[in-house]
Amino acid sequence: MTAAADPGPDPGALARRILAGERRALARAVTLVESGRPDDRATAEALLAALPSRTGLRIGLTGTPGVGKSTFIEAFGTLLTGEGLRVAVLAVDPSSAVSGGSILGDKTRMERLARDPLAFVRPSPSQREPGGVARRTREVATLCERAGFDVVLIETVGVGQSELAVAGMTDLFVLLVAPAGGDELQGVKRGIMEMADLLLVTKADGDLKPAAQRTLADYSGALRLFRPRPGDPPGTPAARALSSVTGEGVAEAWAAMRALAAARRENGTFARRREDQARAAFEDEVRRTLLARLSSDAGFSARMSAFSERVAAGEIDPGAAVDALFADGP
Ligand SMILES: Nc1nc2c(ncn2[C@@H]2O[C@H](COP(=O)(O)OP(=O)(O)OP(=O)(O)O)[C@@H](O)[C@H]2O)c(=O)[nH]1
Ligand SMILES: [Mg+2]
Repeated sequence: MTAAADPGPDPGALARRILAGERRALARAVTLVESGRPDDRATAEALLAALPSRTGLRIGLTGTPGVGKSTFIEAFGTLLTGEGLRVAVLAVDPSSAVSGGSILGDKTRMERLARDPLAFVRPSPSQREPGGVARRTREVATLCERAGFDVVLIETVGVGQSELAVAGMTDLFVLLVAPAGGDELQGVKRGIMEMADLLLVTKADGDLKPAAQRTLADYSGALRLFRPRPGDPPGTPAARALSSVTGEGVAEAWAAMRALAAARRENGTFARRREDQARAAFEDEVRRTLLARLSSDAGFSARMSAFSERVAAGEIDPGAAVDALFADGP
């Protein structure tokens, strides 16, 4: 099993094993897709092309640490597999570079789901570069869809960049918030609320239930000030309360997600969002590749550093420096 001795899998054979439902084959494929090695990239691309094109429903989930994301995914995912749906759980987790993949420890909170034959729970990728993680997660989501998963849940901890990335690769974006003591909106950024298709107040059980109901009322009020996205039914984005412990409200949350996805499929915005996302992903990759190619050119790198110093010293304006840098072509 040493990397050097491994000739690499045959993409066609791996695709057949994945379609036969072999989990180990899927796990291996995810590792390939997440790999940055050029030979792995080539195999991963051939593998994705060897699988039949197929889309599922991608749901992004975000919320601050401790809000109840993992517990919700356990309850929600189990509900879905109970309906016979195949569910994949992925994570874009910028903290994983430090912690080594928090969703791993999380598997304890998703014990049932992790053992469910209809589910596939994948720990966070351990890449350092946030943009790179997002790009790989997008491909892993595609892989899971083509492998036959009906729903792909992509979890992220609420810390800015990663939320944007997850919203940009999912069909529905769900924001989880915890019951608050006061009537303040817990510092959830307006920009994140604007990205949400559904807001879920967690932990609406026991002693926390009254606080959850108040929080629900506060957010419902705040969301009424947002205009629905073009084509979305009135009242979108909606807010609901639920408990992942008692299960109350979980089925209703799923019904709300399904209804919104169905409405968007009906009016064409579902497909259009996917098209826009594919285009944006492609253009993002082009920019990334161009920058990587330019930086690998020693001459260009040296000239860029020299201009960078001159810009810093105030000898030349940034715009003029860029024009001079590219004066002889890219
Ligand atoms: N009472 C109650 N507690 C809950 C509920 N959901 C989660 N919790 C508790 O809240 C704490 C955090 O839950 P997690 O599911 O780990 O939260 P998380 O958002 O995944 O947290 P991070 O992975 O650290 O970002 C745990 O102690 C859970 O038991 C719920 O519906 N009701
Ligand atoms: Mg968690």
